[in-house]
Amino acid sequence: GFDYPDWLNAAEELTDRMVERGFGDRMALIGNGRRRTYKELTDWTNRLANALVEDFGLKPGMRVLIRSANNPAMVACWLAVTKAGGIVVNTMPMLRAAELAKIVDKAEVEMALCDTRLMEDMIVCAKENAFLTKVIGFDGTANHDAELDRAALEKPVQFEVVKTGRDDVALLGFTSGSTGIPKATMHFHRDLLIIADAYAREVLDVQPDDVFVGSPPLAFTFGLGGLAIFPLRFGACATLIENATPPNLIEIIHKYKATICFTAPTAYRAMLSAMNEGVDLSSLRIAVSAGETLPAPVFDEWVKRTGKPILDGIGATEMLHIFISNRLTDYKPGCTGKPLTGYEAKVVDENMNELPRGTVGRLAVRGPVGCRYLADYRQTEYVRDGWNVTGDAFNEDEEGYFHFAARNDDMIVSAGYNIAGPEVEAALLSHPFVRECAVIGVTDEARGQIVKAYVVLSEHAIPAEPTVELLQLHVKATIAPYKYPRAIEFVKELPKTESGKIQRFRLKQPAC
Ligand code: 3SK
Repeated sequence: GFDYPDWLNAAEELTDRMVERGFGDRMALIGNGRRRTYKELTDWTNRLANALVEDFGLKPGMRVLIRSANNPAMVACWLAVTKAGGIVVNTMPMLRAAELAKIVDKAEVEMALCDTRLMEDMIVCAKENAFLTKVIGFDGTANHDAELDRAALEKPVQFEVVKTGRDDVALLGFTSGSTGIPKATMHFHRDLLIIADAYAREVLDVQPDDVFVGSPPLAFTFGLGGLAIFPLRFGACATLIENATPPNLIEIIHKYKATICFTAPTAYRAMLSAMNEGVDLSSLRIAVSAGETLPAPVFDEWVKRTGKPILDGIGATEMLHIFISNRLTDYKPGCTGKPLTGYEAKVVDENMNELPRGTVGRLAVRGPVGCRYLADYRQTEYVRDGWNVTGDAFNEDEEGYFHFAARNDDMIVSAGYNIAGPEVEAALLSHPFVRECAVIGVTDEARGQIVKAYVVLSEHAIPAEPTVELLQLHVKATIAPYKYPRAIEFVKELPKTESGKIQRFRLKQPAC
């Protein structure tokens, strides 16, 4: 079970308690040219928490937005606010003032901690908003020379951590889903530990010698878990590098002798294209993929080049992290795996009836963490009869492995056939001319919808009619011919979220 004391502060567990448990001298955080032990991280976060409370008026329950790229200072701010009983709203560094404003309004954010390099849009947003009265700069570079850093320097390394209940809200995770309308998911202090004690313990078997790297933003709970909570929960080392995107990720893995990498399928694919003969990724114990389904050709090529599988899993911001995953000792290429211990999953129809094995339907899941939207009518759509009904279409095979079919919105119905867009994408991706692609359904008079593919070609392919025909033939030869894309458009890039998810809904809009 996941038993935690009634009074629980997740950030205290990840810092002060780790020192008490003898991890004080072990490496906790690397980034921006500095290495910090658990003792140093604990002292740093305590100084910051003192400054936030004494000099800037942070109170328990206050919602505090953090705006930064992935760097050690962002992790320290998140821990400090959590220690002081604040509710953190982590945001992506690329958001502009108007996007920040939606989050600030929805979460009623009163205080914002902002990397000074990203101040402009934060200030514009604050000027327009009545709740947000305090915008405090911190220095995300190695210099630590901004308002918050200077205030923290004066403060003691002891801080009386706020006595939060295990079911007090600690984090508001924002998700725009596939529609672009943001929702905030509330997560408790205990939830932040459960994801480590469920997924990271069972699937990653994290050891203190592990070194984590990866690309997902800390604002995406996939990144917060994989790059901060999981390493810190087990006395391992978190490496936070601002430009940890492919192809840099290869060098980063090599340089820091990383053992666990968190990123998305598109990044694994990009790493494969950039991988030359001399690349040494032998330190890597586990490559985790989530956020999008992992195409089988990428999995196969990775195994061929590194000798190790990529562990594909599915999570959701609503569920905080991954709840179905492959394991090192139990994986099947091209599938998402089995539910974690403590979680149950089933495939259901519109009326919540469980469907027979092999039938595609909606994925419903329940476990120790669940969805709680902040003030949102969509709560009753997501949680039904105690089950969290995700936006994904899956089927469960006879052996209990779950297979992704599509996001519910990505199922295409063409001339009466149900076609899962990602299956067509996987077929296209298995051709060397295709670097990236996204498949959608477009309206067609004769067939209702037809399959349309947006394709980013690899450098040696020519964007011309013969290539269209070649790719169509390739799909017909790979999967059932009726699924082939009747329309193919070549594009330079695909619209993506900052966490790397392809935004197919934007391709469906006529302007794109
Ligand atoms: O699969 C996802 O999209 C996801 C979302 C939130 C947290 C973790 C994951 C893997």
